Amino acid sequence: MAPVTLYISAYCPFCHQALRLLDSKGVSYQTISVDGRSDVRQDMTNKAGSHTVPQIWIGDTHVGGCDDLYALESEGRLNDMLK
Ligand SMILES: N[C@@H](CCC(=O)N[C@@H](CS)C(=O)NCC(=O)O)C(=O)O
Repeated sequence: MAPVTLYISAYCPFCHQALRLLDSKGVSYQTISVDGRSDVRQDMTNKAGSHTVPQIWIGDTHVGGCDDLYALESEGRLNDMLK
């Protein structure tokens, strides 16, 4: 399975929604918290081009945020990307 990495914040409903979808698929992932860590959020922003959480990578591919993850699922592309 491709490694999945998410930058998240504890009080972010979009983050929990993204994690729920991955959990429903039995996907394991690494989470990086930006809470109280402006340097980590800045690093995420530099890499993602967006300051909102979650920011999600599957392997080397930057998926984007929660909406983007669900869009891939709706398009039937997510499972292939996770392989
Ligand atoms: N459309 C985005 C929405 C993400 C979003 O708005 N996240 C909030 C936290 S739940 C956020 O990062 N807000 C800006 C901020 O905290 O600086 C997605 O689907 O990921």
